Amino acid sequence: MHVLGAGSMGCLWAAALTRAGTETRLLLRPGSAKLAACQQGKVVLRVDGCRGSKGNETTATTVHAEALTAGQEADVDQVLVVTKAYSAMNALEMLAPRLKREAVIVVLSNGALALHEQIVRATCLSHVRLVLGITTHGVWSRGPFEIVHAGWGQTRFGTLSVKDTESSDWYRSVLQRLETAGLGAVDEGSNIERCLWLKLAANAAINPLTALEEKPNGFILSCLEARAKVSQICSEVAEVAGALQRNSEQDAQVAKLSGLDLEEFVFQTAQETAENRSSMLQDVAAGRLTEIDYLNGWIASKAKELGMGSGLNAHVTALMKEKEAAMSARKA
Ligand code: KPL
Repeated sequence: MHVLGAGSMGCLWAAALTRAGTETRLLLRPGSAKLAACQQGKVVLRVDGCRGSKGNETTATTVHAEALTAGQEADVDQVLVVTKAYSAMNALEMLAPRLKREAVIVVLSNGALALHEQIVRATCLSHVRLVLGITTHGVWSRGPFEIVHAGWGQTRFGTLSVKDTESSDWYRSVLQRLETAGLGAVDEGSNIERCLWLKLAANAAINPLTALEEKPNGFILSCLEARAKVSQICSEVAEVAGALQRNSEQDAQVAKLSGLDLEEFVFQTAQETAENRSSMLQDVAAGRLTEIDYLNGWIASKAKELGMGSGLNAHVTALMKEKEAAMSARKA
């Protein structure tokens, strides 16, 4: 399995898959410092463990690594996408010639619903199969290839295509591989759509609200004003989910999601990850781009397409873009 993205989540998965006996290759940006740090096509990944693995010990795993190049030979069967959402499409377009016919792309990045839409539209990726996933594991990087697995979360996979995909051999085989990695992966089948909307709500609420205030995730539980914003964001997400559902042929799982269902999941996630800094807070603090366009920005653009007018998701997107620009100017 190829792993696209050598950030904290990519390293966690690459190490776990390798330890489980899956032949794994970490794909690294050509010219990057991370690629330069590899020796003879290998790199040592250090993971400080957490509950669910073996105590708090550090594991060191040697993983194969290679440059993400646009080779002509179709040699990639399965790829796990754990890059930042805004890098995923460029990387996948570059990898496209190397993807075998009916190769499987597993998208585990934040903003998987927005990415799914882009992948389905990309003609160079029309020959692939798609599995989508969500994860709430708390991970952060202590340095290149050194990560801290700070909180055990949920990881769920499934497919948005027709039901019989779930019982097909390719789906079973990729799911089995992901399950053996020992990160608590659960097969949700077509129920993944519901999980994806719940996770999108969690990211759309927790990430920008904590990044704007520069506070850990628990902030949204303790601040009354933030709680009211969470409700508003969730009700807009539920409205968009319901409207898209009515326009599509999928079955009725998502239509049943109310703003309150989403809110409950957001607060539960904030509770489970109260001490963590959201990925968006980590990104702005480091002067990096954020995933706002794939989260609140995507919701706002869908709301606009559906004639729903602009709401708090659009406002939060604008505020985050200002913050992103200010922080990156400060770092420059
Ligand atoms: O996915 C996350 C993120 O930070 O991107 C949550 C679940 C909010 C955990 O921090």
